[in-house]
Amino acid sequence: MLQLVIGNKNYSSWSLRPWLVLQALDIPFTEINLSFNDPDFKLKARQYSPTAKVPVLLDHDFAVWDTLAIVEYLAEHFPDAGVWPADPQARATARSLAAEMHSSFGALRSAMPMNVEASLPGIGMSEGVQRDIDRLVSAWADCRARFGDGGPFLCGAFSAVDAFFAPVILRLTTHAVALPAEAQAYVDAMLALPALQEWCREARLEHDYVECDEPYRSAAEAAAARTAS
Ligand SMILES: N[C@@H](CCC(=O)N[C@@H](CS)C(=O)NCC(=O)O)C(=O)O
Repeated sequence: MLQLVIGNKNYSSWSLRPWLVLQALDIPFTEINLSFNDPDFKLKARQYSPTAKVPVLLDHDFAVWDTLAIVEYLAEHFPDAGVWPADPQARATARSLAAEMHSSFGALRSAMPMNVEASLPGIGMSEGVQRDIDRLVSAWADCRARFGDGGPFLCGAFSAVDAFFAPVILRLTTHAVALPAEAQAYVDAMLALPALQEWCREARLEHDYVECDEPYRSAAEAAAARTAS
């Protein structure tokens, strides 16, 4: 049985991506949960990955780290699961978008970190963030127009490309960002996905977030604030 090593569900945007692929596509796996609040996080993570980061996929004693590599490993080992779209052009576009999400959108990511528990409407917006959001909206619209027939997701049926955008969808939701109707419909379809709902329910159960005026507090800062109060 595969094992996925992940961080706090409230905060770990990277962990969410392969977890969602596994969960939504019914690929059997178990979780190993590490907490960023744990002072030994690095030590524990290094037992599984040379980067000492999460996520890590364990296939018995074989480790695959970094979300893109994990998702490709799943696509190779579960060819009928629908990890990527079947159509070659849809698949190449899905991979382009996943790679773009993996490497870009820096302004949005730093101003609106993933924080499922929080509600931060209006916080974090800037010109750079708006530019990232405009690119997201146009990328989604283009992909849906070309490959979206047959379902509400970017290439119709749910696939890995949607998992790559899941964290940004949660960021936009936490920050209550207004979107054009078509983009909002895609966000709504993602939020209705049972696997993503399960992640969010479990993230809220972690009770990691401390309300504050700042857009984001790291789990470690939140833990320190809890101890102090
Ligand atoms: N490029 C890596 C990024 C992994 C990453 O940065 N993970 C974060 C958690 S979301 C982490 O483990 N941070 C802990 C640390 O840097 O100490 C991937 O795609 O998996």
